[in-house]
Amino acid sequence: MTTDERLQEYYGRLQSRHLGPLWDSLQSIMTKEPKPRAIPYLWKWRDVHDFVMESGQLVTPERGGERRVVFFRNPGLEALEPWGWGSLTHTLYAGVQLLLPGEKAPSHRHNQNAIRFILEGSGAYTVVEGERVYMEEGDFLITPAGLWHDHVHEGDQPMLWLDCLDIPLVYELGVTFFEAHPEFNQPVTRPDNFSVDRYSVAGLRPLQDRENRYAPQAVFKWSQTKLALDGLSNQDPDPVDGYAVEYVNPATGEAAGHTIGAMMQKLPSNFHGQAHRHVHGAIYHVTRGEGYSVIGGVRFDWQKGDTFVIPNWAWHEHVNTGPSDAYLFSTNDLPVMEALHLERSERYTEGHQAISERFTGVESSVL
Ligand code: GTQ
Repeated sequence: MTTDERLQEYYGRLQSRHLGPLWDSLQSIMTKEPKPRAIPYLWKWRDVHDFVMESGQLVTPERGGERRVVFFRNPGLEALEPWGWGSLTHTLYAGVQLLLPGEKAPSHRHNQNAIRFILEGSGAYTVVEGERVYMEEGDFLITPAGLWHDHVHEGDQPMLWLDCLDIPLVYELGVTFFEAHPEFNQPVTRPDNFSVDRYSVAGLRPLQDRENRYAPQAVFKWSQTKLALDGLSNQDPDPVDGYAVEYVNPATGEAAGHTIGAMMQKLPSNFHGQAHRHVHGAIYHVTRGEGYSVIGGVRFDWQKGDTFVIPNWAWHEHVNTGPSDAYLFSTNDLPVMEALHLERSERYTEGHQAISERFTGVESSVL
């Protein structure tokens, strides 16, 4: 037997005993820098919208299925079973939920955190731990881990919103808990606007929240987000992010979504952001306007309703090509990276990336 044959035979025996050789695998796993399996990708709203509306004719949100949601599948993560089905980044899931007039979605709780960003419609509310929260376009809502939540639609137009949850993270940690409420919808036990009224003035924290700082604000209204962004207009935009605000827990300053970071960016007309990269991954949803983002040298053109993903450590920059402000909503796993002391970031020395390709969806063409 040659040495190589002996080694191959040894590997075979190792494998049969569920053991492995570090020297033969270290370089592919402990890469010099992040090599996420998630890839940059973009979904056009026209496509997603049509699929979601079609689901409205096919299924209802019943107990068991729980929600009518079409979720995004990162092509780089699709092959990983079973989480390929819903991972957009390595830690985050996202999808578009549809609730039709008169419909209800059952109450449940789980140890995943959820955030919602309202896309279309009005007259529907979600109940989170006894608090009814009405949803309107541009609103940002949180459903923290462990709290009962269900949805009810009293309006007369379809309601569409973006969900983002830390499902892949919790699944990979092997710690998923899920429970159905004994009733289809939980009782409403608090006055409407309970949490918003408690935090109606920035900088003033109810004394009782000195001890209890768990996700005290259920909803961030679009009118308030817009006001906060307009309040920044007397300063120059950040060269990378433009004008941007983060959704934070008003009692602690930490991410409102706990493990899920979220922000709203306003890019003035002709804004061309500088490129940078960071360890955390991000999911973007275009709220208003048109432009493009360059991710890893590839140009992704976007307009209202499009969703795209920036994987960990990918260079990226945003450009507004439209005549008015562009608004980009995004979620990220920065809170997870910070908690684990894994976060880093870097500015792109040349400012802007060279564009090698234009993303076209199913196929990409070289420029
Ligand atoms: O609305 O509670 O997209 O539990 C995935 C899981 C939404 C929800 C999702 C959920 C929900």
